[in-house]
Amino acid sequence: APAFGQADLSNCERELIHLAGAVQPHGALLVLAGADLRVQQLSGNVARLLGVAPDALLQRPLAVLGGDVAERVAQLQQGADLREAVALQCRLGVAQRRFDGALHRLADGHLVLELEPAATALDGVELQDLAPDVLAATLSGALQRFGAAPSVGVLADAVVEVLRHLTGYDRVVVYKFDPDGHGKVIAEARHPRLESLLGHHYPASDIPQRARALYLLNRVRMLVDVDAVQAPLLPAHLPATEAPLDMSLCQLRSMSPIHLQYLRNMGVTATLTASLVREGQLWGLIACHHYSPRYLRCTLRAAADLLAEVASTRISAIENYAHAQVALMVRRLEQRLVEATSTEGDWRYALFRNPRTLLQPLDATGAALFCEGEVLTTGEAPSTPELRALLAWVQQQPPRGDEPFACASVGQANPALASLTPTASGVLAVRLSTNSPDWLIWFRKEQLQSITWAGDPAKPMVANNPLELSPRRSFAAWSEIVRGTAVPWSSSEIALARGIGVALVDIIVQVHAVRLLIAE
Ligand code: BLA
Repeated sequence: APAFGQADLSNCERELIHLAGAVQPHGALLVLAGADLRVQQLSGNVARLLGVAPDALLQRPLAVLGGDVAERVAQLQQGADLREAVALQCRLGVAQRRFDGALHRLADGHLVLELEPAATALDGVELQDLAPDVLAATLSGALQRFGAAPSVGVLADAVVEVLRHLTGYDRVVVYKFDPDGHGKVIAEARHPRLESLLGHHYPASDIPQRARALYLLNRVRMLVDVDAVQAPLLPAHLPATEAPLDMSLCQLRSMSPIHLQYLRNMGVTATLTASLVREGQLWGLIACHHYSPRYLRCTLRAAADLLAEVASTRISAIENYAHAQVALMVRRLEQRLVEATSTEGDWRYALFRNPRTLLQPLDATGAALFCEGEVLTTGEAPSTPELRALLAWVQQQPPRGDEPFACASVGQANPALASLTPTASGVLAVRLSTNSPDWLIWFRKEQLQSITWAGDPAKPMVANNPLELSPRRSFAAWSEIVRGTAVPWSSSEIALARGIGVALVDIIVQVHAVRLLIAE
């Protein structure tokens, strides 16, 4: 993998971003070891921020900083395992200057202490702070609003409004990942003079896997100034391990130069990003952008962290509830079909009479039923000859027990079916009989047919030059990647299709049994 800072667009996916070897200059970092908290490694800005030169600190006990910092660290060390960063407040030097800090322990035992001056304003940096009573009122209002949100859409709108109020950034968006890792802006609050990014899509490659894994561990990241000169760690390697410092949990970690260039190209100067996590997976991000340097006090960062956590929990609850509703829907559908069979004699028409019942739970744009030699369709569907060709192809696919057949890019999997792309890039097919070619197939149209464009999608993109990185390029790159594909079927949608299939097979068997009885 390319060393930190050495990646280009061909290999940035594997850049070792946790080995940044430098911090952002608004804070200082110290690596400590041993009973007297001896300084093993530090950031080069300690003289400016802590008032002690690097040489006067390296290999000396933390207590040389004066104040109560060593005492505070020693206390925290006893009380907590520190596998996650813990906040602390302390005073330093003869002047007893106040600092906000964070402390965590690495697997090899080293302690990492990060310190930010609590009182001083930074030169040329906007500083967001709220009075404690305003903060408390904002938080309790937000918790109520999040808890009452009935859908992910309503929740995401509340999240961006509250976070913009809390943090004061020019733009706040909620960015949601699809099963392939591509992202979409689903909610936005912004300064009125900014152009909207709502509805825009970006390819998975904009956020490398390694960064996604890191964002599960480190849930809130702040970039104060994209152009600030970074403070390197001294010495570059830890003496005890002769290895670079693992900065995964460091709040002050310098960000990847590739990502910084991306932000500069967008005109963004400062960011705050919080992870939205569902069942151990990165579900999305809350991303805040500012167009000049911006610093958020650690209490406000903690508040943003808390709100992201609450929003994550609420997302799980909403999505789990939706899944439970879907199971209920299958049961109701089954009931309705049984009734329709006894009153109208044919379940098939009952199934297709109300397209919403069949399409909505699977977020499908069309469906077709092949049964006893007939074809019924609903929603947007390919022509009958196309459907027959599709069925022939689906039947050639190797059977997977009773798992439905799911494909998000039929035209790519079988170029002979390319004409289906606009209406049926995606198919999800369940077999209804083992001895006759009876199938129910759902369709999804190509996702490019229903999106918002940023810039001209047909304009060619210059490849492999970080200076060209931008959301518009990303958006175009995303469109190229997903051309000819539908939004992929999720595992819960596939499970739901299977459930509907099982219910239909039951009904078909019952109908046959009744017919046999009548015939006797
Ligand atoms: C990180 N890229 C990111 C992050 C976002 C984006 C949100 C996370 C930053 C954080 O959590 O602090 C992408 N940001 C966007 C997008 C928008 C936005 C799409 O505002 C749209 C509005 N980036 C690329 C390419 C590469 C790349 C091609 O576009 C290389 C393959 C790399 N992105 C990259 C890296 C990081 C990143 C290395 C990690 C940054 C870090 O945490 O150090």
